[in-house]
Amino acid sequence: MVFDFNYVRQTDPAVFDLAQKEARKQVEQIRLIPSENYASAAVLQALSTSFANKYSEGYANRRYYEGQEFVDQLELLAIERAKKLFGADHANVQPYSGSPANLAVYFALLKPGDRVMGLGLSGGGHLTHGARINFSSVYYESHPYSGGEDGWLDFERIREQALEVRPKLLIAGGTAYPRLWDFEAMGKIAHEVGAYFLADIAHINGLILGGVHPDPVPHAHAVSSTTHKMLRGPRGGLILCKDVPLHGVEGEDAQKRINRIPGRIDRAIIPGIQGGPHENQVAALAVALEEASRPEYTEYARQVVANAKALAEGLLERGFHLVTGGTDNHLILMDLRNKGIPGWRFAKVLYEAGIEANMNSVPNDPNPPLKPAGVRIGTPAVTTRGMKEPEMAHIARWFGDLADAMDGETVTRPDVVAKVRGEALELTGSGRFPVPGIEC
Ligand code: DSN
Repeated sequence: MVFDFNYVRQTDPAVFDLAQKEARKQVEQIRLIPSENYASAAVLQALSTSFANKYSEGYANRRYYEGQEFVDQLELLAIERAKKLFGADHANVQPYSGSPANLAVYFALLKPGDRVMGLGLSGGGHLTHGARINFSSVYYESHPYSGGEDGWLDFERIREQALEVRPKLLIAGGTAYPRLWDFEAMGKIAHEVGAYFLADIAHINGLILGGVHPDPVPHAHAVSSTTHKMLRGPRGGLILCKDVPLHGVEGEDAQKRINRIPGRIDRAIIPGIQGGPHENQVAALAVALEEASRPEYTEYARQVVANAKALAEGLLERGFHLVTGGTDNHLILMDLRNKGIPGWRFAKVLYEAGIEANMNSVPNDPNPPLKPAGVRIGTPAVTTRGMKEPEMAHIARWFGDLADAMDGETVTRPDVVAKVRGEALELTGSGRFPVPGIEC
């Protein structure tokens, strides 16, 4: 490991042992879960700075506790970096993660019971975009939209639904949509129906920074994100927004901070829904933003997409059915029904073979969420390790061999699973693909 964690080892061997095992597993496995990545050693080190010891409710120069001179400078640094990198009017770097970031946007812009329209869970949306069992549907009136039979979103159909529903909040973004979002079209729809427009870019923030995905910042009132996926920061959240007044506020009132979106967002985070920010997390985010501003990050984002396309091509050659027929971003959604293999079972067999993916519902999935037909994979983590198209071809071949070694839920050729595991371990153990933050 990059850090020797000698203090943890001496104080708590049990925790040290588990941390070591987790690190070894992260090096040995081929990590294809599209929402996971590896933070750099600098990001991980920033997480263990003394900022972890400090309470700092409030914002710079407006804190409830004394002793904030360094916290204020740190948070302002992270805010400035976020604003500059994404080209936003305002940034809030305090959300504990993506779900609290979305909750804060709802809290800032809506009243309980207001109508919201986001991508449905089975079509690849997130729980906080209006899923039945989430606060976004329990406390708001959710009218989800979906893609077509083939999984593609039809922005004209979304417009027609929005004209009928007249939501107060229109949400773009998701967790399992393998194509590009037309944020300009979504912004126009929101404008036409008088809704606020929220773009959740948790999955694609890095692609936007790398210029390989359209940018929502010019079109959205608010943009929310996690910071630990493609951005390779700490686990955390981020909200960017336009400095404009709330709908319906005019004249002098429109100049008051509390009647403008930044003021509402900040107040929603604290005192609205959170307490003291995790300033060690903010420190690590500042480091990640600095890393993402470098030219090599743009190259990384481009390679993430090139790898996903190469992997999709290899899978199609092996007869896999991919939702929408392929990918334009970092992820691939596989519908295993044509192979007669349940998605949830394939994810387990992949894991036995040294490949981490996750089971996932596919559009119009007839199965319950815990036994879905699909598997979701993506390339952010393997690209961070330096893997390229030739490695994607190996991975696609392993997927094909593993599917051929199964009959329904049953593995008929355990020797094939063992062989793939051996080859995967050889690749990850070759020393050619080190994991930042764990190996140098
Ligand atoms: N858990 C995230 C994902 O895997 O996409 C969404 O929050």
